Amino acid sequence: MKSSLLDARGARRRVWLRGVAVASAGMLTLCLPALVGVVNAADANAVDIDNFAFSPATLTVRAGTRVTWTNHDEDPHTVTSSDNPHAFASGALDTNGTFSFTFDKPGTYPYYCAIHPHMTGVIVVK
Ligand SMILES: [Cu+2]
Repeated sequence: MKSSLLDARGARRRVWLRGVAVASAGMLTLCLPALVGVVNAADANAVDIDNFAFSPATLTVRAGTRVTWTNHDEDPHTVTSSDNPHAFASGALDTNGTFSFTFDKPGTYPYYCAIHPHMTGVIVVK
């Protein structure tokens, strides 16, 4: 009598645990798009140098963000801060060359290519 009562409780507990497991799996599935979103957000810290232009020309990031430029052109380019003194200056980037800079302070950071000064871009740090 007493043992069958305990068995019933144990069975109920097992059913409850199975429910928790199913709910956890469901939450993991729901969270997956959010995790993918985080990965995509990392791409928002990238500037491509393509066809003699910075893309996006204006990039807005939060303070503390590390921005990476990648030169996809056959010609060398630089990522050179327009400020004096330069907040950052990459030097010549060859094809597939990258340059990274971490923007710690909020502000507007215009830059250009020192080899082709008509190439300009802006990093806005919030
Ligand atoms: Cu250039």
